[in-house]
Amino acid sequence: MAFCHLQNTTMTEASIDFFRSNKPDLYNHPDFYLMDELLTDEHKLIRQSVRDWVKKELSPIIEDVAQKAIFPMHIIKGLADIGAFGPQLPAEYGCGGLDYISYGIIMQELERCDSGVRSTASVQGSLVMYPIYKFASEAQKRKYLPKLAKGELMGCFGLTEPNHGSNPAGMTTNFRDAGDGKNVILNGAKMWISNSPFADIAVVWAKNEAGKIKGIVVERGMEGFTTPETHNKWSLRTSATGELVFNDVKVPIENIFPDVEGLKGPLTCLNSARYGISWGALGAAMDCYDTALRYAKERQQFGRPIAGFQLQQKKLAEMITEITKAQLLVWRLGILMNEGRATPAQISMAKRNNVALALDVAREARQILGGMGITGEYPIMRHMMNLESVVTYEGTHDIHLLILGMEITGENAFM
Ligand code: TGC
Ligand code: FAD
Repeated sequence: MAFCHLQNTTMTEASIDFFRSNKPDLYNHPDFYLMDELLTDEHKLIRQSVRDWVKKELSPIIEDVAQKAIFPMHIIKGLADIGAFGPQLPAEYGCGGLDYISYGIIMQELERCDSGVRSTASVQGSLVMYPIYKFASEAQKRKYLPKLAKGELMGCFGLTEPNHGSNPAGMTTNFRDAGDGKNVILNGAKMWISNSPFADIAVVWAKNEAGKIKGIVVERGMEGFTTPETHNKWSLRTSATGELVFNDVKVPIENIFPDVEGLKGPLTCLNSARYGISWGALGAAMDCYDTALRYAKERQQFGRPIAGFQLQQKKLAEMITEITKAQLLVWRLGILMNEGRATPAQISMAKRNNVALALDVAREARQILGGMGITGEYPIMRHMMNLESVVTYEGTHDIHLLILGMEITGENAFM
C-alpha cells in the first residue's frame, strides 16, 4: 500500500504533503457498486478532463482563497474551457450540447474540490443561461448565450428578497411602464445572490403592474442598479455573494422574457440547478470519505491504525453505504432528466437526501481526523461549512421535505 511507510509516524508536515500528492491516485474511489460501468466513455472522458483541470488549477489554490474569502476570478476562463457553463444546453448557442449525466459529473467533480466554485458554475449554467435559453427571445439567446458559455459574460439570479426567502411568491420587487414605449422602471432589492458582486448581467424575477412574476435581464451599468457584497460568511467563502438593489432602474422592455409568467419561471430553473447540486454535494461527500479513510489507515493510536477500531469502521462503513445509495439516486435521476421525465418532487428528494448525507459524512469524517479535522490542512471543515449553505439555498431541507410531503399526500403543508 502506498501509505505503509507512514504507519509508524504521526501526521507531520511530510506526511501531509505525501497525503496531498498521492490524493489523485485514489480519485476513482469510492465506486463500491461499480457505477462506472453505467457511464459511457464520453462521461468518463469528461470526468477525467474536469479532474485534471481541478487538480492543476483549483486544488493548489482552494485553501488559500477560502481562507481569504475571495472568489478567484482568474478561474472563470478555465471553467468555461472545461465546459462548466451550460454543458446541458444546445451547441447551436455555443453551449456544451451534453446530456444531464455529463452535467451532473461536472458538478460532482467541481464540488469535490469546493462547493463555492460549483455554485458559480451552477448559477451561470442553470440559473442564468437556462432561463435565457428557455424563456428569452431568439435575439436575446444569440446576444447572451455564446458569451456566457465562454465566461466572457458572467451572470447571477435574483429571486430571494430580504423578506421573502422560502416563499418567493410574496416578492415585492416590481416594474412599471416607463411611459416611453421602450422601457420599464424597476424597483426593489434581492438578497443572498451568488455571483452578484462581479456579475455582468442579472436574471431578476419581479412583478409587473398586474402583480404577475416576470423574468427580466438587468445589465451592470444601468443607472440605479448596484450590487453590494455580503461579507463575513463562514460558508461558501470562495463564492462571492451580494445583494441586487434597484432604484428606479430603466430597463428596456425587450429584456423581459416574453415566454413565461408566474413562479413556474424561476422554479423551472431551480429544477435544473437542484439536480446539479444533488451530484455536487455527492462530490463533497466523496472527498470527505476518501480523506477520512486514508487518514484512518495512517493514523496510529494505542499502537494500531485507528481504522482497526470498530467505532471508526462503523463511521466509514455507513458513509460508503450512504454515498453508494446517493450515487444510484443521481444516476437514475440523470436518466429521467435526459428523457424529460424527472418530476420536481424527484429532484427535491435527490437534493435533500444528497446534501444531508454530505453534511453527515463531513461531520463524521471530521471526527475521524480528530484535531487535524478542524484545520485547513484537510478539506473536511471547509466542505462542512460550505454544505451549511448548500442545505439552505435552492430550497431548504425542510422545504424539500414539504414538496415531497405534498407530492405523496396531495396536502399542502406550506401554509
Ligand atoms: P405553487 O403554487 O406550488 O407553484 C406556483 C407555480 O409554479 C409551478 N411549480 C413549478 N414549476 C416548475 N418547477 C417546479 N419545481 C415547480 N414548483 C411549482 C406550479 O405548478 C405553479 O404553476 P401555475 O402554472 O399553476 O402557476 O407555489 P408556492 O408559492 O406554493 O411555492 C412553492 C414552493 C414553496 C415549493 C416554492 O416557492 C419553493 O421552492 N420555495 C423555495 C425557494 C427557493 O428554492 N429559492 C431558491 C432561490 S435561488 C438560490 O438559492 C440559488 S443558490 C445558487 C448557488 O449558489 O448555487
Ligand atoms: P427562510 O425562508 O426565512 O427560512 C428560515 C427557516 O424557516 C428555514 O429553516 C426554513 O426551512 C423554515 N421554513 C420556511 N417556511 C417554512 C414552512 N412553510 N414550513 C416549515 N418551515 C419553514 N437566492 C437567490 O435568489 N439567488 C442566489 O444566487 C442565492 N444564493 C445564495 C447563496 C448563499 C450563500 C445563501 C446562504 C443563500 C442564497 N440564496 C440565493 C438564498 C436562498 O435560496 C435562501 O436563503 C433560501 O431559499 C431560504 O430563504 P431564507 O434564508 O430567507 O430562509
